[in-house]
Amino acid sequence: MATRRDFIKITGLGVAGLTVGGAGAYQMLKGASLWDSVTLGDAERVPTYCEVCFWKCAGWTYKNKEGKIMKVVGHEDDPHCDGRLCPRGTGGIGMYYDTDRLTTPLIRVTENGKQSYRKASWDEALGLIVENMKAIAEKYGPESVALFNHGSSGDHFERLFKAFGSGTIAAPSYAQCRGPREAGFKATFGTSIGSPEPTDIRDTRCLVLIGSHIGENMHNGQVQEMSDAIDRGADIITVDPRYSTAASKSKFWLPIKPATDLALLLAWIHVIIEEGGYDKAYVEQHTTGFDRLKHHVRRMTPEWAYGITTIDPETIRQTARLMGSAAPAVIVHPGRHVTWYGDDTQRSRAIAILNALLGSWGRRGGFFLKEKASLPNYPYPAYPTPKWDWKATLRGRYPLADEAVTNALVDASLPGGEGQEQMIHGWIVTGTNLPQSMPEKPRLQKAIDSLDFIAVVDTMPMEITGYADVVLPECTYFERYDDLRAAPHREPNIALRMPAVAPLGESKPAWWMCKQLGERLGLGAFYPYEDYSEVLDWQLKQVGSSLEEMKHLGVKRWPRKSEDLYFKEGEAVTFNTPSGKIELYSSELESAGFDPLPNYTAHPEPPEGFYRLIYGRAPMHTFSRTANNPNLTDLMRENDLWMNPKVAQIWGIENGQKVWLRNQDGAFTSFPIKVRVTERIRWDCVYMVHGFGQKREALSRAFGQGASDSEMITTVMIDPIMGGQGMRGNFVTFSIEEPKQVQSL
Ligand SMILES: Nc1nc2c(c(=O)[nH]1)N[C@H]1C(S)=C(S)[C@@H](COP(=O)(O)OP(=O)(O)OC[C@H]3O[C@@H](n4cnc5c(=O)[nH]c(N)nc54)[C@H](O)[C@@H]3O)O[C@H]1N2
Ligand SMILES: Nc1nc2c(c(=O)[nH]1)N[C@H]1C(S)=C(S)[C@@H](COP(=O)(O)OP(=O)(O)OC[C@H]3O[C@@H](n4cnc5c(=O)[nH]c(N)nc54)[C@H](O)[C@@H]3O)O[C@H]1N2
Ligand code: SF4
Ligand SMILES: [Mo]
Repeated sequence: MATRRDFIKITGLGVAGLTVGGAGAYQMLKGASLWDSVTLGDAERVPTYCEVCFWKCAGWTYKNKEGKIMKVVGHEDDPHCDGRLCPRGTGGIGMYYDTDRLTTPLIRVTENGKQSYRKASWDEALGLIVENMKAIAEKYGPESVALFNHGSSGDHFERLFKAFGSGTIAAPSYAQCRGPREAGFKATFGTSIGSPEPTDIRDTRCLVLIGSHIGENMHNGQVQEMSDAIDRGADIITVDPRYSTAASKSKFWLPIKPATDLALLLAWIHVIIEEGGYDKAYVEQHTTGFDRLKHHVRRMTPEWAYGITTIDPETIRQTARLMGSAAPAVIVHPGRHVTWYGDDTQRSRAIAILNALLGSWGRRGGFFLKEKASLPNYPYPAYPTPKWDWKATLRGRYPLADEAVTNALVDASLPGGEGQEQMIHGWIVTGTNLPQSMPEKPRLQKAIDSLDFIAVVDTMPMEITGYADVVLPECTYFERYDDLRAAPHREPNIALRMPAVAPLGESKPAWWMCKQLGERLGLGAFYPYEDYSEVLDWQLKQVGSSLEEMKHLGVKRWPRKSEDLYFKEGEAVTFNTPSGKIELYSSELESAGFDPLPNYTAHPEPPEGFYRLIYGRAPMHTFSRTANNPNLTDLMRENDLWMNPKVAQIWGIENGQKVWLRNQDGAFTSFPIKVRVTERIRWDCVYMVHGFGQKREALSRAFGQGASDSEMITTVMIDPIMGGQGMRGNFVTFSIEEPKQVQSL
């Protein structure tokens, strides 16, 4: 079906119009390893923090005498990275040298009925965005322009939106990622987890990973602490239908039947309570609802859970005892990407309850009490109060959503959705590749087609840019200032990102785009500076530092101001819950009409001949954002499909053979995927790494490499508590022949 906004593949223009740097730049990058043997005395280094994922490790960008970027290394004093970047961070310079980068603004044009993009000047592109923002604001109010963001550029656009009068702002890192655990932990401890997670892995004696594959999930500080903990004799328990890297380092690997984790968690709670393995003094002093919890789980025995999870009762008992004996230096990890089956807040609640019983919250080797450097805000004028914001898009749903729900913004962009009027009429999207990160692509497509206007800000011609009316090219993190990183950790700390080189081509930093847009929108009072470095210098001076000092330091740490890193023995603690206690029985969930204690519910099973599609990370890639990175594609070019030998035998599929996937709704993958026949996965599911199967031809290395899990996620299970989109209820089967009718978008 022809849609109003054709997805533009940028072919001709992709090659001729978007190429920068040329082969020379890439060749130089390839030679970067030679640099390792050269003394760094000659080199200049400038501080940065990494944008390849959201762990934001601080580092140093090294330049040679000609001023070319040669390498980036971890900052020795940074608690996020402890002096070492992960493979993605090290390869991050590939983002700068990628010859497929966007380097000029683009505007969608229709000629002879065919849509394409043409190069535009900044003046024209910004003018068109301002014209559309004003038109929508006049007709419907500024609230009807929504921002989808992720990463550092999003902070600049968020301030622009607030100045403009819109609080309709959302990121996929909530409803497609960590939202349920934030809601589950908040309902229990009164505090959400946040990023980086305050897990005291360094000092733990037992780490329990439930569908969290640290090691492939390369969140740097956690991976390093986990490996140190293993060296010191800590035990790892990994619950995963797949033998992950973490599983290979574990004392126990529990190859659980997917979608049944809540039963295992409840059985663990049962054993820990019945056998008295919980921390009695802690539970007595800090929690409420213990008796009700005890009563609730009395029949949830390991034998009961065995029938659901396929994990044998003795293993459930042994692992529960192992946790109990390590307590309180035990972490039942909250995970991060936890939008799986639609009852994810309840699963996260069970994880939180287990930690509470083991007394790990606020204890050494459990969860530490984090602290963040407080940086005063630059003295902007007061923001206007919007008439409505993202909360209105929930339309009475998802009462425990603490952050904006991307899918609710998509709903509110549809005409007449659920008998409601269309609330949102324009989008600006920055730093998020929505067609890959949001499931239910046809719905997304429909919402985009219903908009008056959509602008996309990106560094690369990623899939989302093909839906834009205007594309703005951002320069990479090596070429710009952004906000100071001030994330909570064991000690308050900040990190500076500054440009190592000038932006390539006509690309620009987000702060510059926002200042330009702001001034054209009549919001010049919010932009009283010429360069963003002035804002940073002002902020730094308020805390006794300066931009000059930070250019030399890169990272600055302060001693903690507040209480100890852990609770003191017997210390009275007030938790930010309705009762002031850790709520094993959640009064907040009860008053919102949800189960105050978690229950196991069965989820749909694969139909005959289908297998549950599960997905995850590879250490050398971040989602789709690195799929075209020349350094990282050298390490891994495409994903593969993990398949149990029994399944391969039934289908007569050989190791290395390519297959197309079809899901329960009849959608096919656009490209085939190579099968990896392995005992390391259960027979009832197949696994692939997210972020591959790119459809933009302008991505010369990534185009058509591997398959996209997102194309197979057409059914979602929505968490009624916070709106998260559970994505693991999709089932696939295999097609050896290329499908004639490709139904994917
Ligand atoms: N099917 C499926 N969906 C998922 C997941 C999954 O595993 N499978 N994971 C979920 C999770 S955990 C998350 S957090 C989300 C992540 O979702 P996204 O944040 O959408 O993920 P990325 O693929 O990193 O998209 C980032 C986009 O930002 C662009 N970009 C990179 N650097 C810059 C920059 O400096 N400036 C600008 N303006 N743009 C930049 C990239 O080119 C890319 O287009 O996806 C979720 N969705
Ligand atoms: N290298 C790299 N690291 C990253 C990222 C990246 O893109 N690349 N992204 C970062 C981001 S934003 C996030 S949110 C995190 C996500 O990382 P995590 O939160 O660690 O994990 P997921 O990607 O959700 O989980 C994938 C694991 O869950 C298992 N699994 C699937 N279904 C089930 C099930 O029903 N039960 C159980 N117990 N396990 C199951 C899979 O086999 C796989 O091992 O990674 C972060 N780190
Ligand atoms: S974990 Fe790796 S990719 Fe993420 S910020 Fe750190 S170095 Fe960069
Ligand atoms: Mo995430």
